[in-house]
Amino acid sequence: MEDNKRPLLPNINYPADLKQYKEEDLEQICQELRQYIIDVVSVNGGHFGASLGVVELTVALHYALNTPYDKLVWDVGHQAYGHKILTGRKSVFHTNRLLHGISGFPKISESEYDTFGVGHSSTSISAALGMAVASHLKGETDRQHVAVIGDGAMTAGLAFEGLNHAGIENSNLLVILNDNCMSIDPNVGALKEYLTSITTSKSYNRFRDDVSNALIKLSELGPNAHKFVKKIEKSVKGTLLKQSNLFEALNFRYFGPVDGHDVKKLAAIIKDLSAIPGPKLLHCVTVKGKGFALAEKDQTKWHAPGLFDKITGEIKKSVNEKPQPPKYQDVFGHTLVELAEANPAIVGITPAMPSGSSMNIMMKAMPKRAFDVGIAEQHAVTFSAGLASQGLVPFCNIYSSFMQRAFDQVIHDVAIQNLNVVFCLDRGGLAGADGATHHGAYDIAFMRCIPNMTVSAPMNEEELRNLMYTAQLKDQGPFSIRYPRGSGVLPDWKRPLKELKIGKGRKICDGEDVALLTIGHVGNFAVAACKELNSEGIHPAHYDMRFVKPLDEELLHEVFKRYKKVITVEDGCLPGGMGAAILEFMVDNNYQSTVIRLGIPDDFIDHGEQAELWSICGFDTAGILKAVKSMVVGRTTSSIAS
Ligand SMILES: Cc1ncc(C[n+]2csc(CCOP(=O)(O)OP(=O)(O)O)c2C)c(N)n1
Repeated sequence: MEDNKRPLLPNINYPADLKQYKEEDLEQICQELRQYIIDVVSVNGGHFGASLGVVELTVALHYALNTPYDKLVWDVGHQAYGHKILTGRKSVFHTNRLLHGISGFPKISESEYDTFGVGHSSTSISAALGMAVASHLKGETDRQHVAVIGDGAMTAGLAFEGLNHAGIENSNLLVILNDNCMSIDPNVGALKEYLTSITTSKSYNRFRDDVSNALIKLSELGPNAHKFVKKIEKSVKGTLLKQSNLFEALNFRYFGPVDGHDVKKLAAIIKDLSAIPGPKLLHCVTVKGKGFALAEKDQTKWHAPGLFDKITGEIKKSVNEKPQPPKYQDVFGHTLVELAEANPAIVGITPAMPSGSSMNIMMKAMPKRAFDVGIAEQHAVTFSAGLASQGLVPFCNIYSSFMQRAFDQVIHDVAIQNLNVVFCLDRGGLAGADGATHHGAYDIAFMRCIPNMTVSAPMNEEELRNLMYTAQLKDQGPFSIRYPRGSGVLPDWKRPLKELKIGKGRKICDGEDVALLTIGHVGNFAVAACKELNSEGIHPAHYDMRFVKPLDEELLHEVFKRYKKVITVEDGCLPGGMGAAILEFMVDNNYQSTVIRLGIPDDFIDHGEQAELWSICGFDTAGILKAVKSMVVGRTTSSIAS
């Protein structure tokens, strides 16, 4: 932007304001919007590269469409920061992802412009199609429905299910494929190669120009315009395009590839496409991180870089004098390689999360034995089942919340056949700023109801290593190991591996009156609570259950015989969770203790720092202290957030 140009973004709060400007102003608006995102995300954190990559697309969409009457659906939604800023949330954008602030993803309850709540990928085509069919049934034939989906999200089965259905519905649906060749890590698979081939093909590029020229002329052509464009398309395809087009084969009309950073042209094309009925796909080529050199260069690192200096690009890291405990995900990554070196049957599988899960450590060390299968959790699980059926030991690492997608595959393909697939569920428990869509709240509950499944959670890095070691020892059947986002507690984590007895917990300390039964990392909160309580003369017993299934019945008999007051603590949903399992045990065995269950209540927990959310749900150290004290003095307390 030239210095003497008057800034425009301060006057734009809603799409109606944007529409006041001329097409010639759109580039300047894009530059200012991009800078606004950089300014706020650099000091506030959040997703970065994806929103920068769709600045022009965002401006063009709100300029050309009549939102919110027209329905705009973002896939995943991590790229929707520009959309939020242009739709009434500029002044609160600095609260993005903070406790009580706006959500980092589109959310129906937040704005009428957020047509569909997202966070998990590949839902946009189905959702927008549903809206388009609803409009059709309601006779609202002038309404546009647009799904914006990345090439990464397009790899999921759900996206294809949507395309497959849309191809036979004559509804007003425009799918915009935002192709930047990236998922979080580089995108993978044959579809990606196909998209690259049509992006670089000369004939397609010529086709693109012919079609966009035809479209630009469309408005001048009067009532026969659609027929004319269709004719041009056909002849261009017939003569220049010898190869078939995947989307055309699915009854979509394919347009592109177009430059996703040419805002004026994009706005014109979107306007023109609105006049064409039926399912259409516009293939936009963009650069993830566009406009911030470092983000363009290292797109994985800048997917969600944390805080950074917006001038130098230096990513801020806390400096510690003492060695710090590692992240659980890194303990997983290094331990997997260590195990795989000793056991040639081990293979690694990740659905599109090599960096997020640290599976990239194995992918680098043993590229032939570690697979990124794309955003395809269901496939990841059934693929693992196939590998296991042939005697291999797959370590299938999926974030707890994304595993929700593959519930049937876990039961039907793995558990019924009792196959030895090791599920390593990262981000188990409250995940933090990503919010309700990303909290790993349900895995304990949904894994423990499956026959044959071992359900475990380590309290620290050493236990994670030992559980992983145990899970691959001999034919153990399906085995779930869940651990949270973030760091453990042991700076010296690399301890010798040893077998754990399946279904055996451990006593951390004996006590009086009250017993604390914990599962996983929250056991450390209980240790801290006990320390404080001990100094006040209160001595709860503490047991680390390690396994939710099978439960350590011997341990539980000891607990219920000795303690009339029991507190269960888990970073998971209370309905169906570990506490519920212990209540079942208590009733089945005719014990009558008073039990308080601490965990995630039967509610969706919004975004915030992990520690803030643990506190809200009442199972952090302070929450445990409060629960113990309420039991010791005989008062009752709510087991869930107040
Ligand atoms: C079901 C599911 N699995 C994994 C993820 C994690 N995830 C968030 S964004 C992303 C990459 C999406 O790539 P793409 O759709 O191409 O968008 P881009 O970031 O490149 O703009 C992934 C894998 C998710 N959100 N949902």
